[in-house]
Amino acid sequence: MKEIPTIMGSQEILDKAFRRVQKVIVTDLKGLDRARAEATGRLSALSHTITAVLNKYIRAFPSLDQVHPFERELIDISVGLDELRHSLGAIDWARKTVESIHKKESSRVKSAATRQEISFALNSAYGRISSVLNKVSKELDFLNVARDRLQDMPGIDTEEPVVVMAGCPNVGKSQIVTVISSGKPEVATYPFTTKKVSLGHLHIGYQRVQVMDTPGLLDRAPDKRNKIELQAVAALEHLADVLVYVFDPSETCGYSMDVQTSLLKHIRESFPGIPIIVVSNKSDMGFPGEGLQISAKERIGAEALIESVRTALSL
Ligand SMILES: Nc1nc2c(ncn2[C@@H]2O[C@H](COP(=O)(O)OP(=O)(O)O)[C@@H](O)[C@H]2O)c(=O)[nH]1
Ligand SMILES: [Mg+2]
Repeated sequence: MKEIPTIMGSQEILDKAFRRVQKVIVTDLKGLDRARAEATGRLSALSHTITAVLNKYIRAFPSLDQVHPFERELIDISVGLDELRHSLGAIDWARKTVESIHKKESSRVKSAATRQEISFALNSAYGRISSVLNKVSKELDFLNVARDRLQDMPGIDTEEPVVVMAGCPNVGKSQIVTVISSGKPEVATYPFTTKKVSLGHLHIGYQRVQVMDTPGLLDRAPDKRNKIELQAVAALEHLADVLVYVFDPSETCGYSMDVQTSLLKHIRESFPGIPIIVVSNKSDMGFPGEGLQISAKERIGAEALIESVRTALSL
């Protein structure tokens, strides 16, 4: 996902801003004018440093109304959309409040008639701005955790068509991804499974197509899926342009054809309207099955499978 800077805690932000404040020294004026110019400069330094930091944070997070539904689901699974929205909203509130304190106290500084009035306005601004920052310290901490999790999440190109693999464990899905991909598939960690997801790419004409293998997700019946896995399947529904369902008629995967057929039925129900290409893998072992006969091991049928993908994607 996109680069998000480390999110500082409220105290760190304040320390940084007050270091800037300390550097503001006016030497070319005298008396009250000097005190006023220095206070105004310090207020600006404080407010600008803080609002610039907060602004950067707000802009660094993906804009939740604009991200692809698949990414939105993933963000929800890994950090929680409501909490993220709340935290970003709180930071925006802090930014605006700091700005308005700055405005109000600097006009008090400008109209002040004595040094005491100037330092009173300045100290009041320091205190109020510090307290605003402290009020959002939980939200800043949350954003930093969210940042780490989002940073780890592999980016998926939502512009490129996506082929998603399904089928019982050990039927040969990963091997098929390797065989039809150009180059080595990338291995990635997604928030919905502890297993590694492999993502391959293939070129059909000028179009790059992504092939995704999602272990632990589309390899068993829905009633075996937990809440996060169900949400992940919903996310995949937004993403998958075509599914490849892999049978292993040799049953060396450890699942009977009955179990594999019933999984295909479930997958069909989970992905209404999404085309499914059915293949029977391990044809080298001599057990005929449904759909395209392929052998990932012997690299038989890879071309025919790519051709079916091309047709399904209307490329
Ligand atoms: N005989 C044979 N074995 C295969 C074939 N494809 C995969 N396998 C084997 O089946 C096992 C599971 O393959 P894998 O790709 O990890 O399955 P996945 O769990 O569906 O991703 C591995 O030991 C593979 O070597 C094939 O076409 N023929
Ligand atoms: Mg696999």
